Amino acid sequence: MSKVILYFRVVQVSLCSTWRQVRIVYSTCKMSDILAEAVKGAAAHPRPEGIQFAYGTAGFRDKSTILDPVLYRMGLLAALRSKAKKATVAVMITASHNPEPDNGVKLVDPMGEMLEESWEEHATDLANAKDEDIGSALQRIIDAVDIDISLPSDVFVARDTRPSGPPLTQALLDGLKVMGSTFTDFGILTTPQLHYLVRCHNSKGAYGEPTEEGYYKKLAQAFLKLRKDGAKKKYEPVVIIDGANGVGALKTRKLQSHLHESLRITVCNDGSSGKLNEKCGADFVKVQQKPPAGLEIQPGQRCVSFDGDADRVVFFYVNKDGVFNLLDGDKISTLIAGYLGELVSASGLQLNIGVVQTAYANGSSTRYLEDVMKVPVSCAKTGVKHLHHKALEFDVGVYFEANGHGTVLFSDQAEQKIKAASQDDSLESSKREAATRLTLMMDLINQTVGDAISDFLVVETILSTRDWAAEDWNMQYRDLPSRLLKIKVKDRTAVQTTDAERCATAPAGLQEAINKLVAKYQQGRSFVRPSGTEDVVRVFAEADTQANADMLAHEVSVQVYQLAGGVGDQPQPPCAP
Ligand code: 16G
Ligand code: MG
Repeated sequence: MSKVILYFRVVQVSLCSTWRQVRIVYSTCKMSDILAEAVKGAAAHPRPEGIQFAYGTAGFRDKSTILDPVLYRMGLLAALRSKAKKATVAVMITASHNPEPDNGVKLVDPMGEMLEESWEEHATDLANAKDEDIGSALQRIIDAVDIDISLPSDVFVARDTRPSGPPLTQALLDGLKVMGSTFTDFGILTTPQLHYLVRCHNSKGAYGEPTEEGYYKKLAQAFLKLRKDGAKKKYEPVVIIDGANGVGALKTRKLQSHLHESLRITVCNDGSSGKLNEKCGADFVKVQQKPPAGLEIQPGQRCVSFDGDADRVVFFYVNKDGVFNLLDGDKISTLIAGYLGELVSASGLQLNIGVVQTAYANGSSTRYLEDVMKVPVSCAKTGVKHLHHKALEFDVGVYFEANGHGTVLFSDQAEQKIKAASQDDSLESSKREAATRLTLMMDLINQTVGDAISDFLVVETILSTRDWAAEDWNMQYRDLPSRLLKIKVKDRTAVQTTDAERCATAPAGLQEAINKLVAKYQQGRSFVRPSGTEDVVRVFAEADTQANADMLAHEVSVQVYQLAGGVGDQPQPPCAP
């Protein structure tokens, strides 16, 4: 027996002065009508022939000129995701550290997590469905997940500063409107701000006030309370920020007024003249191992680089001999884990702290954490969702990729214990004080996802408390020299890995070849993995000297080229210095 179900459908959404005031006009319609409208709507967002899209580690990412149909379809999908989760979800339009002509889109789950992995396949299917097959592709998802399509849906939307953002947002909204979804378009935000907002909204304000202003207030209040007064000998509250000519620069300016005089920030690469991510930003600084263009730096001056959507941060300084020193995600996680560890033991609470890294983590950082700090370290596959997942295994899980993306997760139980201790009058005051600082650190940390602005404030807090200059922080351990290369091959999936990407299982013989090469070098280590965002295989190597790291990376590249179907010229050995 066939059923005809009537669904509520939003036919008009008008945004008033604040996003809270959304006027919604409902009408009723049938499921088959919605699917038919989704197909009809695709006429304005036709899918080009011959392109395969894939929802990768960070969503879809490509030349912005071909993404319009993907955005339309992600509007459709986000509405379904919202119905499936019975909550508001979010969609971020960004290509992070990629060049300005690129763009991308990713879905964010209700508590600010990355889209559940099982839905990545649905996203890929829908993005690749022919225009006329969109209805059946949607129906497949509805059936597979068993979605009650009569439920309402609601989606938060934001974008970075790319010029392609507004038209792509329009395509996304077209998809949402066809599905009868309500939405809020926040305009330009950092990726972590959107993650924060959707979590605040779905937790009914328990995580914070669900507005951009609320984000600044929450961070600034915690930061100001954590800042210890008193003269500092080494720590100077002066910092230069490289905003990658992107959204991070704009939002740091907004934050500044909330910080009063506690920190003097100069924002460079603020987008007023330079291009997004061009010769600047966290990725440039990390990969090139040099300062970005557009900064005038005095010796020892603490500098910070954000990436294009401000979810990554690295610090750096140039010493008095003109030598560039990078303080990357590994140094940040070591600093944070060390400080939180001290607070936990000072509070007397029984909480286990762990650090999650990827295979890219500098070997010195792993040894320092395990041997000196006695902190357990887990290794996860590249990609934030993998690290995030592993970090949930600890009461306090600190996770960072070497590239500067990371945060700290406090389990619900840890959060409760910490809050209770901070209010427990029967505790010694030193214990209560440590617990209070931990509660403030929890407020300062954006637990939803790595957040350049929040992480930057966390680092400043710890450096100030310890009265450390950047050089003191850097001295915790010495990085081993490393080299990252990329090799073009016919099909990058020919390279397969296991053990959190540390061991290649295909093509046959590759891992054995790597093992032999690594054995030739003091403190040698190397691994290969197919990139999730580019059509290349990445090769990482580290060794006792830069020349050795370079040579090991080269020799492994040659093996990848020969065994995994390299294209173009065979990799050439590094030039002698
Ligand atoms: C994406 C990931 C980042 C990872 C990078 C690796 C997210 C939000 N971002 O940018 O974490 O380090 O991909 O790129 O997960 P690759 O696979 O090309 O090396
Ligand atoms: Mg980013």
